[in-house]
This record gives sequence, C-alpha cells and structure tokens, in this order.
Amino acid sequence: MEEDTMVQESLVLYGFWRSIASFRVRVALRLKGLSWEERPVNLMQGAQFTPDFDSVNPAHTLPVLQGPGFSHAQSLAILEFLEERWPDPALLPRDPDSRARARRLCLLTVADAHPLITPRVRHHLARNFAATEPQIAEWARHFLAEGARSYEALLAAEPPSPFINGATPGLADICLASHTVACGLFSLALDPWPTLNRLATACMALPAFADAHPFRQPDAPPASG
Ligand SMILES: N[C@@H](CCC(=O)N[C@@H](CS)C(=O)NCC(=O)O)C(=O)O
Repeated sequence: MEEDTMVQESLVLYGFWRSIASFRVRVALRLKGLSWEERPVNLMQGAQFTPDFDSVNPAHTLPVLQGPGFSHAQSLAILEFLEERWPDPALLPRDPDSRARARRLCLLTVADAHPLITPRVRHHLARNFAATEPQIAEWARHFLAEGARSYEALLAAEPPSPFINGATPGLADICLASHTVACGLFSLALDPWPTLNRLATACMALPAFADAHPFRQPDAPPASG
C-alpha cells in the first residue's frame, strides 16, 4: 500500500516485560520495520483484571495490538495479521507444506506449552492446590522441557539453515525463540537440546530478537536479568 511507505499508522501494543507472547509480537514488529508505542499492563499486580483492561481484552491476556480501526489479541493471530497487512519482509514461507510446518512449530509453544505456564495457571495451582513456588517452577520446567524435546526432534529431522525457513527468520523462529526465552525465565538450560539451542542463539544474536527480550524492556525491574 502506498500510504505504508509514507507515514506508518500509529500502533499501540499492550504488553508486559515478562510476557513471552508480547515478546513474539515485539520481534515481528521489529522484523517488519514497524514502530509502536508499548503500554505496560503489570500482570504481576493483576492489572489484566482491571475494568480498564477488561474493555481492551475481556480474556484478560496480553498482548493486544491496536491501530486505527482494529484491536487484535492472541499473539499468533497478531503475527498473521502483521504478515498479511505488511507482507514485506515475508515471515512465512510461500509453499503450503512449509507454511504448515512453520505453523506447527509456532503452535508447539503457543498452543501446547505456553498456556500451561501462564500467571493464571500458576496462581490457580498456588491458590487451589496449595502448590509451593518450587513446585510451580518445576511444573513450568516440565512443560517447557516437553516443548523443547518436541522442537529438538522436529528440527533434527529438518535442520535449520540457519533459520527454520532458510536465510531469514520467520514466525516459526519467533515462536521457538519465545519458548527458549521462557526456559530462561524458569532457569531451564537448553543443553539437552543442541539444535534448538543453536537456533535460539542465532535468533537472539539479531537485534530484533535481542531488543525484544524481557530484560531489555523499560518496565522490567532493575534487578531482572
Ligand atoms: N495464547 C495467548 C496467550 C496469552 C497469554 O496467556 N498471555 C499471558 C502473558 S504471556 C497473559 O496475559 N497472562 C495473564 C494471566 O495469565 O493472568 C497468546 O499467544 O497471545
């Protein structure tokens, strides 16, 4: 669209420094060369449940991306929206087989692992099942390790070169990197999964990924990292 090359419409991202779903959207925005204003919603203080945020997203989750005439939630839906609205550079491969594989790799964490380690699940374990902090951390590491094992198996079968779909990173790399960032937040080392580890390192060497890391966000507490 011609207007995109002149003035970019203003974008607002409701996110939180520690949110790995927000990390995914930040990376995609950077890879697309888009700028945005980030509005932190402090998940640790329950800001997702305030009436103000309820009117933004009644599901009480981050991220939410807003622009003129739209308000989108669910990180993968937002990534696909960015891909369709700003197709260049492409973050999905062109052929249907590769696209299905890329989405499969995205969903390994977006649909399978990540939902099990979110604040609402951890709080529920603590409040209703008297789970202790160490038990909850162990729970998170268990599901993160399951995801990492699946990633390793799929990547070993079709090794990245250097990224999942070739020379440049795409949606699958973004989602995979978000999984490994979560591993870091829960002190799960990636050594048992060397292919995953290598790919995550290659991603995090790029400014688009590194600058999106939780510890680099302005709302991250000084002690983090
Ligand atoms: N499937 C959703 C997950 C959204 C989600 O659970 N986000 C977390 C932060 S990473 C959140 O807002 N959690 C709030 C809570 O658990 O109370 C997505 O990928 O956007």
